[in-house]
This record gives sequence, structure tokens and C-alpha cells, in this order.
Amino acid sequence: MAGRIDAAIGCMFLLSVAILLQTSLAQTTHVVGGSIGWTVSADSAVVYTNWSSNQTFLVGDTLVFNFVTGTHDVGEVSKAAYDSCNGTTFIGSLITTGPASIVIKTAGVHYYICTFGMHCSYGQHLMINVKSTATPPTATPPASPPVATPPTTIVAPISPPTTSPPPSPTVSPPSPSTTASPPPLTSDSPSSLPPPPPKSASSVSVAGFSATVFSIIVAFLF
Ligand SMILES: [Cu+2]
Repeated sequence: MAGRIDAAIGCMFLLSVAILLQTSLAQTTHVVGGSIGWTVSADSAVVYTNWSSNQTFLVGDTLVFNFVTGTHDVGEVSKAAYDSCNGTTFIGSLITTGPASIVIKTAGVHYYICTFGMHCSYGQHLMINVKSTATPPTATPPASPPVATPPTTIVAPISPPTTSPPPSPTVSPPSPSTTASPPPLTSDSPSSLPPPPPKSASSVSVAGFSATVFSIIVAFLF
């Protein structure tokens, strides 16, 4: 009993460890701009647009903005602020110390800008589309066991037909034999019953005949 409980606890522990490992592996750290980092240049807008288009962002992932403190900053802003490079109001807080790590907490489109000088207007801004966590792929393996269930339900309908034929053959042979055997018994019994009445009638008549003969003999003698 105790051994079974220990085994169950062990299995649950291993399962939770596997889930934790899978969850931690699913999280990705994205270094914004790759080797270029978080900076400004003539083609900054193109650089960050191309970089983000080649990434898959999931909730729980981390963005790393590589910059030297005092030369840039980064803050998440609304779409309106992103479009107008308005660095006055932020979602969360403006991060002025580099490198800056930001964990993505919600799905949807997120916008980031640098508030230094004209950096945003020159193209130092980032727009990313974040998908919800990779739980759908992990939910797909559990879906395969349910797929195995339909075959078992299909097998169940097949078994009834195989079981039903045996009963009918076994039932039919007994019924003819039972129906056949009663008729001989009933036919014998009626035929056997009638003979007794004739026998008894003849015996009565014989008895009456013998009594008559006896009375005749007695009368003849006396
Ligand atoms: Cu900047």
C-alpha cells in the first residue's frame, strides 16, 4: 500500500518536472535587432521590421534591448504613441538602463520606442505580434488518446453481431427437439389410455358371462 502511494507520488513528481521543463524550454529570449542591438541608423526601421518578421513571439518570452546606458532607452507605448513617436506616456515604465530585458506578459501587438532625440523618428522603434503561449501544441498530444477511443467504440458494435449468431443456432436446435419429443409422449399416452377402458369393459363382460354360466350350471345341478 505504502509502496503504491510512493510510486504514485514519484510519477506525479516526474510529470510536474516534465511540464516545468517543457514550459521553460518553450520560453524564448529574443535579442532585439540581433547583433546590431537597440540603436539608431539610416535603415533602423527596416532592420527592426525585418528582424521581428523572422521571430515568433509567445507570451512568456523575453525581449532583450542591447544598448549602452545613457545613449538610448526603451519603453512600451500605445499604437498612437508609436505612430507619432510620442515618448511621454508608457505601458509600464521607461527603461533607461541597458541592456533592458522585458518579459512579454500578454498576447497581441506590442510597440516599443526609444525616446532619445529623434531616434524614434529615424526608425528606432519596434512593433511585434505576440501569440498566446505554446499550449495548443502541447494540448495536441493529449488529443491523440481520445482518437484511440473511437476504434474501441467501433469494436464494441462488432462484438454484438458475433455474440448474437451463436445464441440463435443454439436456441433453434433445442426448440425442434423439445417440440418433437412431446408429440410422441402425448400420442403414446392417449393411445395407452383408450386400451384400458376396452380391457375393463371386456373383463366386466367376461365376469358377467362367467357369472351367467355359473348360475346356469348351479341351476342345472340343483
Ligand atoms: Cu535611441
